[in-house]
Amino acid sequence: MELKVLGPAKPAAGGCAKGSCGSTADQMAHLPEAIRDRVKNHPCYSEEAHHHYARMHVAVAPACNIQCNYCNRKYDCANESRPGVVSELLTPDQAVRKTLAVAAAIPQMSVLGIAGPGDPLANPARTFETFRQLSETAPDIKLCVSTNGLSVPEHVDELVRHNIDHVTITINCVDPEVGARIYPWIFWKNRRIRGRKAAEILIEQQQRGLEMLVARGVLVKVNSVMIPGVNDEHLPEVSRVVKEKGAFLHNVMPLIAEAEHGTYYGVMGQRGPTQAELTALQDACGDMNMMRHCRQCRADAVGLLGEDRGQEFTMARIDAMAIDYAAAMERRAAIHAAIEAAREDGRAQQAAMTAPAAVPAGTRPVLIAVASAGQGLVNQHFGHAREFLVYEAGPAGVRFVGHRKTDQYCVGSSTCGDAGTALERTIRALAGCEVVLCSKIGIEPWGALEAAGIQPNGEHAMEPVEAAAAAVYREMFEAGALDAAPAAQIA
Ligand code: CLF
Ligand code: SF4
Repeated sequence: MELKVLGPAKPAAGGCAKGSCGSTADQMAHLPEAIRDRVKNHPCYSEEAHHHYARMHVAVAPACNIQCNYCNRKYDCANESRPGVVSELLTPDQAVRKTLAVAAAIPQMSVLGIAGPGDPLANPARTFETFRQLSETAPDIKLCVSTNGLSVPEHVDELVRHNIDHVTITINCVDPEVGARIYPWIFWKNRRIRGRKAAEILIEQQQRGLEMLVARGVLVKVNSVMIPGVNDEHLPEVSRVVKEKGAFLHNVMPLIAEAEHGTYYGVMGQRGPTQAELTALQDACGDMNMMRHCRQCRADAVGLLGEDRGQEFTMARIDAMAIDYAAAMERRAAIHAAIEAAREDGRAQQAAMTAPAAVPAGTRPVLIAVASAGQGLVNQHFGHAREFLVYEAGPAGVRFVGHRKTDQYCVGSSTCGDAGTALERTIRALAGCEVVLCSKIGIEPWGALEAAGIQPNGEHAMEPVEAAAAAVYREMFEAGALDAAPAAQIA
């Protein structure tokens, strides 16, 4: 059996069905070329693109028209942001200036999103003024918005007029009984409406908005916050309904609820899901395109997903910058062309590296963690990784299943000094993984990983991640390592 690198792998047991592993290049192969073109450099809509392209958010939208039980209004909109993080509010003019500055300094930045700190469509004047200016001055940047959906129907025309090609609606339920446990109230037609009625109106508006956007050719992603015991069993039904109505992608995100965030759920002790529960739910969402690489960004995030370069772009610094955007646009076009050429090379390299191997169906899959600084390569020192990409390698191929955040424990550039408890936390974050691929690793963490049943591997430095994971899986099979249960489970 040929061991392939692919998106929609069918795992040996349970797991992901066709089309449910994020939108990698292979997964997009069935889409019309025009759609592939619209998502190929969007880091959220294309799993492959997130290795290469960056996004940025501008926090121009302070107000909100609903209340979610996982949100404290002191902080950013938790529909697309990590709770407990506050963004600096910008005027539309400041937001435009910041966008041009970032686009000039980080040419791989391809998308500008508005995702808070409140709801962008509850602040239409500020949101659309930002989009209006940007669509004129920076037509090479994709525009994206994330909303709770209450006001979508009344803004569809304006979204289309400003060329907003990608819209995210957070839909946590299609049943008002479930909704009443998530939303205590909405503000609708100058009145505060509570309970089941509020959820009913919100759901109706979300569904109508979704249909209207799809009818106008806008790509719609649906976000859902997984709240164990509240909507977890209901979300496969949400996935089915939104797919039927034409949503392009479903992003099921874990609830983050801590008492110190002061949210209703946090204070009431509502727990978030475990990684295993989240993966199982994503897999249970049938054949919907599933996003698994979301990093729950902040409303002023800048950089590759998982990276936060916001501090480099404070307004004080931006005001001191001279920006020649026409020149920047030329440079951006050249760099995007180079990225696309490198992606093509990477695909060819992957195909060449995944030579046929006899891994019989039914052989157990393996979770492989990868330290990558971007470009889809194994190119990061173990001690410098703040997060690891996790792939499941099995007889049918390799699929991306998520990421694990960890504390960076190595502060030096050439040594992996004192491992301390930070290394222990890293090892805990990698629980369940049997291999970690990185460009380099020190002797001390090497030993600690081995002792924990995780095999460090620096042999595949600078190789494409999926191809490296496939090669390691094949090596494990050939060495007989897949005949036994994982070492970590034995220990
Ligand atoms: Fe931003 Fe959202 Fe647009 Fe992406 S984020 S508005 S679709 S450009 Fe992306 Fe961040 Fe997840 Fe959002 S990783 S939180 S899904
Ligand atoms: Fe908070 Fe966003 Fe919900 Fe509004 S939509 S209450 S800002 S999480």
